Amino acid sequence: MTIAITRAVPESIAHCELTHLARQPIDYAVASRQHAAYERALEALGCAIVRLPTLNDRPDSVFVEDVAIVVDELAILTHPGATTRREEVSSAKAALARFRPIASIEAPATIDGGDVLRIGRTIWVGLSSRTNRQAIDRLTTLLAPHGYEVRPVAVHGCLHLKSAVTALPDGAVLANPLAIDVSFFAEVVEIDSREPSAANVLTVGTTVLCAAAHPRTNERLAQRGYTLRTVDASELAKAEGALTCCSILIE
Ligand code: CIR
Repeated sequence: MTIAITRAVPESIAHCELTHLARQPIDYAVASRQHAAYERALEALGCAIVRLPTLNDRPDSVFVEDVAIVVDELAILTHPGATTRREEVSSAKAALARFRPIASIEAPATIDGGDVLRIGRTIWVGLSSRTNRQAIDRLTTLLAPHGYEVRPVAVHGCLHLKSAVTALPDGAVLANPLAIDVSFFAEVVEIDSREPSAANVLTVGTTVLCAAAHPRTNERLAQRGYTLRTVDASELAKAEGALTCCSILIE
């Protein structure tokens, strides 16, 4: 069974970090309802939810993806690029230690899990405002002995690598060609250019969990034969969060 690690929306969500979006009011109740529906969708797709402790005074703590990188062999605790997010990491350690040996990335390296995309034995790492070269070097040291190749990718105009590209069930990727060099990837489905945030989808088994806000891109995926499930993630999108950000999947 796949484990999905999640954390509740904190009451302070309206004070989240923002990099590319202008601040808009975020309704805590709506965000919590949508997050609960996201968890239910993961359960319907066969995941068992493991909730981390709620951190009401950490505005971005619902975005658990950023605090750890999990591969088959180990879980790597991150050192997030935003100083306000560093206290989120320690409270994920106990839950992750149930499933994997723990390693960590420390200063001066900074990295958010949202910048890490695994496809087979390749670990693509976004060089973004949150993730630096020292983190890529440390990840290489940790993962090369397990047979992974760590490859940097420059990211433009969005928060994380996975704002620009995510994995589809068959090894292809869904990508925004304006934000990354898509020639790195063997098979690419491009998003509809009118939906610049559409590249973040969450593959669970053979299903692609998509945000309802991107109907044109979702239709493109459906026409290519992918099985889709759609959730409304509009409230956390105002915090620059998307679908991969709210869980860590452990096979
Ligand atoms: C942040 O700026 O850190 C949060 N407001 C959004 C984090 C989204 N996380 C993700 O894409 N992995």
